[in-house]
Amino acid sequence: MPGKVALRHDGDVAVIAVDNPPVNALSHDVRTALADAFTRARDDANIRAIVLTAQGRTFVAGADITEFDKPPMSPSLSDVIALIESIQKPVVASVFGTPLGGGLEITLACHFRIAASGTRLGLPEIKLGLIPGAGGTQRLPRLVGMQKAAAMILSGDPIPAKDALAAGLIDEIFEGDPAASGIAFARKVLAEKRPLTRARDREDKLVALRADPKTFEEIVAVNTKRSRGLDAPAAAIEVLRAAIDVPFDDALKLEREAFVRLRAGDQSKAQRHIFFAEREAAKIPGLPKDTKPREIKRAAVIGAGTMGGGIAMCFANAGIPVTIVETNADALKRGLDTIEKNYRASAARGGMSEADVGKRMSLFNGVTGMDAAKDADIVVEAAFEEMGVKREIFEGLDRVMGPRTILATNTSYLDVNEIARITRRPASVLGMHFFSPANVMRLLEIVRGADTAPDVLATALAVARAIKKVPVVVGVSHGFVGNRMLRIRSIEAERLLLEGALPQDVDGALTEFGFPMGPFAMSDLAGLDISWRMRKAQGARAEIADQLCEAGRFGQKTGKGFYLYESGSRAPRPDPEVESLIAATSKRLGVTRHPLDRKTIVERLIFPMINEGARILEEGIAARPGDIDVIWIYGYGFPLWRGGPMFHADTVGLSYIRDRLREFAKQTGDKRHEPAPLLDTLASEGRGFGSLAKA
Ligand code: T1G
Repeated sequence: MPGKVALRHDGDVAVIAVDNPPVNALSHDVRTALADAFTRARDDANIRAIVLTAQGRTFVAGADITEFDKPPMSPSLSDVIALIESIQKPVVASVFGTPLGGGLEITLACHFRIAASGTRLGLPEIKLGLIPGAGGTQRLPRLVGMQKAAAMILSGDPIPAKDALAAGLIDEIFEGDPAASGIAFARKVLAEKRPLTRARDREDKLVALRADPKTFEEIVAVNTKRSRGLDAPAAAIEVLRAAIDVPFDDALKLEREAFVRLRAGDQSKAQRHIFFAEREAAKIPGLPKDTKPREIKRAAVIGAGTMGGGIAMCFANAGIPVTIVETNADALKRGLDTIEKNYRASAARGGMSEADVGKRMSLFNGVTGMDAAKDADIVVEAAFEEMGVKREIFEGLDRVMGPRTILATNTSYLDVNEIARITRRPASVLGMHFFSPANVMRLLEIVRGADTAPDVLATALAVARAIKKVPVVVGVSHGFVGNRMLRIRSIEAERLLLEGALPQDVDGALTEFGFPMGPFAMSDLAGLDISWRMRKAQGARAEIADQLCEAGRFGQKTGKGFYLYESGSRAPRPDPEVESLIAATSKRLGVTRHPLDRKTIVERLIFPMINEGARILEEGIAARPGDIDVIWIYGYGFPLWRGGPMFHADTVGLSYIRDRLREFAKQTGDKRHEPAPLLDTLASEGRGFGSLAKA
């Protein structure tokens, strides 16, 4: 086999090992080599059993996603699976690492499956806007029952080996070498003359469902709470339902049809785009791949407020001891109590044990002076968003910390270069912009200063991976990438209020588009006073928001903002007082209010953001359109199945967006709506952002 699959004999047992780094994806040449190897082993009279395993760091992690946009090439994975299922000799899959998607499906064609402890097995296709396309929806329910199968397929989350054993997905957990363990298990099967039952012939776990169809509906309802707007979950449900009462081979056809339809659809293309964009974002143009990151054994966080506490939790959650520095004992205690409360809440939800809470809290060292943090390898400053405060802190850090300590600021819009030049070590300074709540939101904007050294950047990327964040490197610009585009959307949202929309119209349009929350409900949640303070510092004005703040309406924290909130409830309720305030403001400003339909509202909010994204690319503040998409998916809840603002722009078509921007510029008189040169050029060439060469 051409280096992709190895076939060897251990006495009368054949061992077939996939060898296709980095994750043993089932590319066309792997499938071809597998078909050849299984045919040989099947036809070899001296071979009494077959073991399927792999080389490298994981068993097969799925079909090769890079092949999905190309014409399918035979043998398909289903062909290989059918071949394996036709073999009368015992076939044992011996897995390890992350057997996922097609990698798990191919094992379902084997008679037995054994897994190394620590293996995580799953069918994550739903996360790519797909469903299992090689029999997973039909074989998995037969092995583990519909409840477990539906949960795995509709969540896409893998399960650990011990759960797989309990559910009947695997037959044994082993320690040590997968091939040797597979051979030993095969020999045991031969010696015990175990019956060779194929998953496809198992009906025992489906019988009860046939007798009581209501159960299936209940299972589905539990597993589709967060699938608003998504095509794949609905398709998965239909083919899972077919597993109950449609003949196996006919149900396989239904699965295949649904898979092919989804693979060609916009939603899966968007989700596959994000899968690769997230990984591309971690590859920094000009940063040599072998740049050695500095070792990070200890961290420190300045500030134990909402952001500082959340950031400190990120380090502790990754097992990195963290010193958290506050200015006084009360603030420090409040911060540490909040952290402990978060962990206790997680324990109450079963996310961790009570003992874990104690262990986790032992990683925090709370102090009220910087000196106690001096042995930290990295410090993240999360103090008040005011340059004077940053100056004082960074002067102190520069004095106290070791010469190679990395100093990061969590500022969300201040000039990182200015902060770096406060110190004598600008090469070791950069921005690490977390998103609130910092211990939950996965996005981390890493702000590369003009002087940031390559190894410091590489260290920040390594830290991001260690604390399970999705890093995107951005340049220095007001609001970097995410907040810079968010500001454009906020300005436009205010305009729409003055022109004729109400908060619930704007929020309704964006939630229908797929955001979890609209801009006004989000402002009420975050607190209107935060951006009010920023606008005042910049001499900017937002007519409606400023009046609300002047009236002390800061949002949920004051029980009213753009909306009203019943005490104890976070549900936004339209407030007639706000509606009158908006109408009066339109009148005072001489704006004649007119109705705005949802399509217009969405285009007025999203297209200017896309235009700003084009400027960000022109200025080099983001390296790739995909970086901007990753930021908006992981930092702001842009609907994953639309692929982010720049991918969405390509789906809509840049010439249409360019024309609409020109209309907006006329309507609002805002020159910023004139199409950015990059957008204009791409549109006139009939191209999309996706055509920009990988940076
Ligand atoms: N196909 C192609 N390339 C893949 C790949 C895949 N399935 N999985 C990973 N890569 C690349 C990835 O782009 C990166 O490339 C490198 O491998 C290392 O990945 C028929 C249709 C396995 C948990 O969805 O979840 O099977 O950047 O950085 O952090 O029903 O990769 O180095 O050039 O993520 O150690 C189902 C997707 C496919 C699994 C490892 N399978 N992969 O994580 O490494 S659809 C999946 C992952 C399917 C069947 C259906 C993770 C991982 P580069 P990495 P990692």
